[in-house]
Amino acid sequence: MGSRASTLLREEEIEEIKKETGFSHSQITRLYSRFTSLDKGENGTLSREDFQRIPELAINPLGDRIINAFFPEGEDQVNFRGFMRTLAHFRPIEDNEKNKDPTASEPLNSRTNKLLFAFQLYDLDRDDKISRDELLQVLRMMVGVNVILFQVLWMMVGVNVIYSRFSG
Ligand SMILES: [Ca+2]
Repeated sequence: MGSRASTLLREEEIEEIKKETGFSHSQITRLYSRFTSLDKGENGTLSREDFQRIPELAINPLGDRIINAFFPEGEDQVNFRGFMRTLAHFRPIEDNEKNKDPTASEPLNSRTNKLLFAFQLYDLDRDDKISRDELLQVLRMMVGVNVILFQVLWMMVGVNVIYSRFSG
């Protein structure tokens, strides 16, 4: 399957994806072989079911939301270009963001685009607003899993407050 992956992705496609997403050549070829190994239908696109086989997404309370973000509205397949565009939002922000070429288009991993991406995870009905219910839904999902973590953090905040009372 590895050789199939490298023969199907043309050099000029890699160059275009590199420009569009900021991923390096080796990251792109590696992600391409991951993409083809998830592509059970072997038709060059992934379905929601293909994504659900990724264990990290299967156990993530926001997994379905993240998977949805890969699919343009009304579509149930995503090709490699679209897959990479969505993944690019997860790349770390580059430190030289401020002295970049002002004529270049905003990179997918800019702060603004990351924020927009996160916003869309909450905005289920895609009306460009986060309703009270949409916010509550996400909070409930996250608190369900992280309730112990929240308690530990809360305790640490308390300890810090007490500590600064007595030491300051
Ligand atoms: Ca909404």
